[in-house]
Amino acid sequence: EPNGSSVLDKTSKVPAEAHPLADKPSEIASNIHYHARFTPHFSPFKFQPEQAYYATAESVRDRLVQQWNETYYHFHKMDPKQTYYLSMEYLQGRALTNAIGNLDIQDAYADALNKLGHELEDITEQEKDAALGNGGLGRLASCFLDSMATLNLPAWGYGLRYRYGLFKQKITKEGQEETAEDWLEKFSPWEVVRHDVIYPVRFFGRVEIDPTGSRKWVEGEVIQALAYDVPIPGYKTKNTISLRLWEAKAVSQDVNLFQFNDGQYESASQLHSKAQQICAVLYPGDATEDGKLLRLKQQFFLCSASLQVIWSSCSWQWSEFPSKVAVQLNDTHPTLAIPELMRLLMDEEGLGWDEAWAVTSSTIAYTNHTVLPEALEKWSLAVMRKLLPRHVEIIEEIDKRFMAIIRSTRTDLEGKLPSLCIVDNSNPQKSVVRMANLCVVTAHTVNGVAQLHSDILKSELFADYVSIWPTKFQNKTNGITPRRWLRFCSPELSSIISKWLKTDTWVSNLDLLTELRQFADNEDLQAEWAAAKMANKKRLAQYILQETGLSIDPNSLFDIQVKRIHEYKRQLLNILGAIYRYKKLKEMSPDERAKTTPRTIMIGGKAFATYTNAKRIVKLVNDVSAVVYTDPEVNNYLKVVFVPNYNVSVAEMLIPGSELSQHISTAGMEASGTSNMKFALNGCLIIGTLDGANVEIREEIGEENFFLFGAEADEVPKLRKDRENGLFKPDPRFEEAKQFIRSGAFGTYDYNPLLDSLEGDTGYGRGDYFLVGHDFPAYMDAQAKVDEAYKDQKRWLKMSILSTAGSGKFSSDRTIAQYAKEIWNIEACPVP
Ligand code: B1H
Repeated sequence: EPNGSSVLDKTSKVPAEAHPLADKPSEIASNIHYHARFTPHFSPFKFQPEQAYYATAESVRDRLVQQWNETYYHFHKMDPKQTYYLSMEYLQGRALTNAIGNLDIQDAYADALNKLGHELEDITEQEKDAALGNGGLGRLASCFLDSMATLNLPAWGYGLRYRYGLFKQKITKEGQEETAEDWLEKFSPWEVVRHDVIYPVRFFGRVEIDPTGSRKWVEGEVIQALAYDVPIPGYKTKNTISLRLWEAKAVSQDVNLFQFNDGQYESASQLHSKAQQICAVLYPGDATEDGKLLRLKQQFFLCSASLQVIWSSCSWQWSEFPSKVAVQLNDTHPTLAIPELMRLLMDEEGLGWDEAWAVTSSTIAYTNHTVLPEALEKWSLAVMRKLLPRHVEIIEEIDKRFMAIIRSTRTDLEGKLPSLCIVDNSNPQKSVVRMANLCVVTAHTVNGVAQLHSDILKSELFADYVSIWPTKFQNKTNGITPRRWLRFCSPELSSIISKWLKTDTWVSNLDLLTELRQFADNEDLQAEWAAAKMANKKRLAQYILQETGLSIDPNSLFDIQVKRIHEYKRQLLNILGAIYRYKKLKEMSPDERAKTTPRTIMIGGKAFATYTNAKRIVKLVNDVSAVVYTDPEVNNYLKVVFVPNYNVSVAEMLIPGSELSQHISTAGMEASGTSNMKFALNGCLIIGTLDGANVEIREEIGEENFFLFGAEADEVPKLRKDRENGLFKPDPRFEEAKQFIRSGAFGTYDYNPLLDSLEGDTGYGRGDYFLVGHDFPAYMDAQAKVDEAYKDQKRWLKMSILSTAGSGKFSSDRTIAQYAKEIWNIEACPVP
């Protein structure tokens, strides 16, 4: 049965009966109360915020389940082509506010909770973030699900149910410390286990060839994949789709009772513990061979289970498959879907190579999210052969056939074969599979995530493939959901927008925001806008005080950079700028100081646990923060704050309260960025480089409303060469800032490795690879323009309004509509 869901039983002629749900606050209150009593998770008679949260979530879930069942039934009846979005990451954040908002029952639930003695806001705070991802790539997947549901598209998200998601970041004297974040510590009220949706996934084993020559993968170990579904409601629509997360499980016959009774507990439950490892953590460290193997297991687990669902739901001729199913690979992490689909079609279904290849390549599409060489996945052929012997045969055959075609049809590409091929044998002892190449060779469409990034893919990373398949490559500029990232996180600003546009339909038609442009100079709007911003800044200041003990002034300019800590994102440029500003403020007379624009610089983000230079940056920001904060001469004019444990919920607090945000990566290195879109949408001005989606944001909101600086992508290679050849002349301000750190102004921690990375020779032969030194003077000049602009509040507010007004393009509704039309070829299927 498609997707293993019982409401889809073909013998049942009518949909599951719709049950009337409470609408009045008093009925909702009694429903919440009912859940507290009869779906109990705690001792009776407790109804503190925590208990109230679970009961409220369950009450909301009833509504979601109702819509969900109707959606499944409708899709089943209409049998449209469906999209399966495969991603190793989803950064869902909290679900309660979003669900209540999308269902448009906010007021009724707030009233109901009041009747029970609670405030909705305190209740929603109880929820733990679901952080099954790292950063932008995972959050993008979650924004996409919201848009797929809102656009009534027949689409699904598939991922893994990690027990421990992204770590929790604590700041100690040593800097960042990672602790496990147990999002399932109690339980998640949003997931529904589907005991009937369970598939075997094999690892290791060998390939058996029968007398007819057909091949079969046998033996090895088999782990079960069990589905946990999370409902994804669309905004103001009945459609509710699924995020399906696979959990790894050993079945009971796998436990050797005999051994167990014999006291051999460990070997008796070996498979259990092997199963548990698979979904234990997001991105286990891959420094060791075992770590690498585990990551590969995770990737295959996702691909195999998801492909088996799709395969088992297929009730059509195989040739029709691509007109019924679209599979989108979110980066190369789910690439194994390619050989797994080939295997199912050939070894299980009996199709020939050509037929299977035609189906696979017209079903699968691939999104690239990075051009950083270290992030392009390469798997050891030997490791892969051990874990997935049949898949390696298939990959090698794909490669062989591709090479043969190119050799016979494209003699001009002879010299390019070593870079075009999938299996890199240049070091025969260490052959690797280049996953991006496998994706490009197979997929019918390959897309980048912002125009500049897509152009770079075509002109550099995949240039030789473009000459083979000129029409395969597309751009799909990323987007963000305007529900979570404006409507729900800033209700104050949202109601002002609705008032001036005389409609709230902008929430699902974000292009309407352009209508705000005509009011950008209007003093009444500006006053309302300023008041909403101030309310958000005060709320943020309160949060910072509570989390860090630091008191910040809501009248200062709130300047924020939040994202994963990475050298290419150049948090170091930001903090060096702050250090230089601090030094200048110290040198000023009190009168001079009083004329400056007071600033609060907030930096937040997590460093990968083994990325030492990123951790040093975290430490430096915290050290600078402490020194500046306790300097009575300066601390009325400058504060530096490290915001700990940056995650989706923290972003929902920070972004509405920001006035300036920094998107300052080395040009050509940030594929898109998506927080830049969130900040702009919230009326925050951007200081940034011409990188990723910044380029398009600046085009949309107007160059006069964007603080641009720095080298452009096409200049970067030459600047790096110049740097290596000793042709770089550092600006004295840059030298002064570094020298100030060296002088010990921020303590005795050894910052030399960090500072050395900005100098000529780091031992890697790539001194200041990220061009911090080159861009520093231009950055400081742009910051001076920011200070000037802020002094003229009328001008600033106008720029702020124009930022919001120009953000319509960056709705993920636009992005997903383009994927649906230009890649997936699927259409809306709204529940009537
Ligand atoms: C992005 C990643 C990524 N690109 C490897 N690539 C990972 C690569 O742990 N891993 O193995 C995890 C993540 N993430 C981001 O995708 C880009 O850097 C952003 O610029 C972009 O906005 C985002 C969404 O497209």
